[in-house]
Amino acid sequence: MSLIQPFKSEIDFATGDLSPQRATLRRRLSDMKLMYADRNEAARILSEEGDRLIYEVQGVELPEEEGQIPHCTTRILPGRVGDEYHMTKGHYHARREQGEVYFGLSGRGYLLLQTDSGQTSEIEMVAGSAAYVPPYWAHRTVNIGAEDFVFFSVWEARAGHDYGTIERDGFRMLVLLRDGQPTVVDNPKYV
Ligand code: S6P
Ligand code: ZN
Repeated sequence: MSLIQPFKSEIDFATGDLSPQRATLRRRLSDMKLMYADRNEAARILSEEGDRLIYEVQGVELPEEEGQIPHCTTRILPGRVGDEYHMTKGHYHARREQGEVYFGLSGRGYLLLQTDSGQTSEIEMVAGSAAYVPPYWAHRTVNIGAEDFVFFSVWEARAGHDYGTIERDGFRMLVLLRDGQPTVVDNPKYV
């Protein structure tokens, strides 16, 4: 186990920016164009409007060892691809028995969750919401507002990330604009 010196980050709740600056991961539409229900619309945006930023993650890098507790911010920009709101890729933890905590910093979003065995849950999050992602639940976040949706996540370093299952099968629910409202619907293409 590495002996790490104690440290802190200052968080800008509106943007998720960390100070001092930490590693930043940016996901653009081209990184997830096959994940949106309307793939034709994703392709149209890419060719006519360019490769828009969907979300960014800023976090501390820690060794993937027992007892280390990585934490990061995620900022999802407002917008839709067709009727579907901007979202993260979503993942199971590679070690399914590891949970996580999400804390809303600004904006409005949904935390979508599902299990391998077919259970689903959706949690609306605003600034101040502390949501628990229990072990075994895949999780994806969606910006349902007009502003950035920003939240803070804390998990155990050995959890790891399984993106492949969601890339292959999709997520059981979609969040779509219906009658002027963000609405959670079953994904008709879920495998
Ligand atoms: C990590 C945690 C979050 C996400 C981040 C981006 O376990 O759940 O920090 O990594 O919100 O989502 P994704 O699905 O691209 O990792
Ligand atoms: Zn996670």
